[in-house]
Amino acid sequence: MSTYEPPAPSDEHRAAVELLAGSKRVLLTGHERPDGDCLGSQAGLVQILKARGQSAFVLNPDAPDRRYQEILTEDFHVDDGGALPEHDLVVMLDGGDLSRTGRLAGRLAKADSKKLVVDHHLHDGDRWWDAAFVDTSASATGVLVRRLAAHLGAPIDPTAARAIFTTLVTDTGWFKYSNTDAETLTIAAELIKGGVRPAEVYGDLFQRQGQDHPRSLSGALARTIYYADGRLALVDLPEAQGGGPFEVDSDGVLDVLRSVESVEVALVVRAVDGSRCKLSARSKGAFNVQQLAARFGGGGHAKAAGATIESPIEKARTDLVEAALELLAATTERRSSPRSAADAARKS
Ligand SMILES: [Mn+2]
Repeated sequence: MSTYEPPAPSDEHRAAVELLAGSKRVLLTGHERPDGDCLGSQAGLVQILKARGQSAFVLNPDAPDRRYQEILTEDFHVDDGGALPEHDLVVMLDGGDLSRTGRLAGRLAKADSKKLVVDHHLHDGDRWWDAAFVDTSASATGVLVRRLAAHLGAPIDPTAARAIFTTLVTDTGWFKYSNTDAETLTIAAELIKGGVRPAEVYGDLFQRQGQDHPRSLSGALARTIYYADGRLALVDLPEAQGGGPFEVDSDGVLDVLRSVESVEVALVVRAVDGSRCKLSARSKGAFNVQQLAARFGGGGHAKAAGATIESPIEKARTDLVEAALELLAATTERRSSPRSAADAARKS
């Protein structure tokens, strides 16, 4: 028995549901280096489609991390550069920019099939799809998959339940970010009632680090630099000894940076090689990291965003700090100051 009621679908959403419902062979894809929201949304939707007698095949540009193995069924495949399987509909989940499917993008664009995007990111690029089930207010793409199941009248089996729970905890930082809303928690409660065990999911997702984790984390954290009176914290990670990226759980680094009271925006920039690096950016307050990432050709959300920067790490760091300080100054001008009022009250 479900207590979850999805919000009423818009006309655009209704058209998306119809397209999905009427497609026999569905090819699901997502972004490079798929995370828990991307994979969980795919796993949830696969189970929902199969329960309806539709065939579903997941094809991702990159292999999933082993922490997700509990939700990965035999329907998951990693692109080997070959021909796409026969399909009527492509569904891209947790991203609406086709280029984020990496080397799959060319073949997907050429495929003679309908295209559907299920996503919660802002899109400003081409409308390459036939229909979109997009809501930027949804905490996770998995929320949209749960809505789709409701609109299709499809059941949520144990694999789909665990998969959708994985999307929620991935994108809300285990229900602590500002995107955590009543819909998210209503769905989570329903999934737990249905048998999902939160502690087990937590263990699989977050307690399987290798023994080198504490040392790599502390090595990265030791590189913390503050700017603007500690409102901006940055960790830059040059290539590891012997070349290649410094291996560290950047979410773990960002969590610690954000735990510092003065920090409003936390950045980790990591060299991929001598001429390219990856940015992960997080905000605790009014600072919009999506705007920062967009300046470097990336994207994401207001509170969590990323980019691949085509320059050596020294230049990337300089450019990032300059851009972040400029945006930080603009953010300060825009916001009122409830915090300083609270500080004043506390001191008196
Ligand atoms: Mn997401």
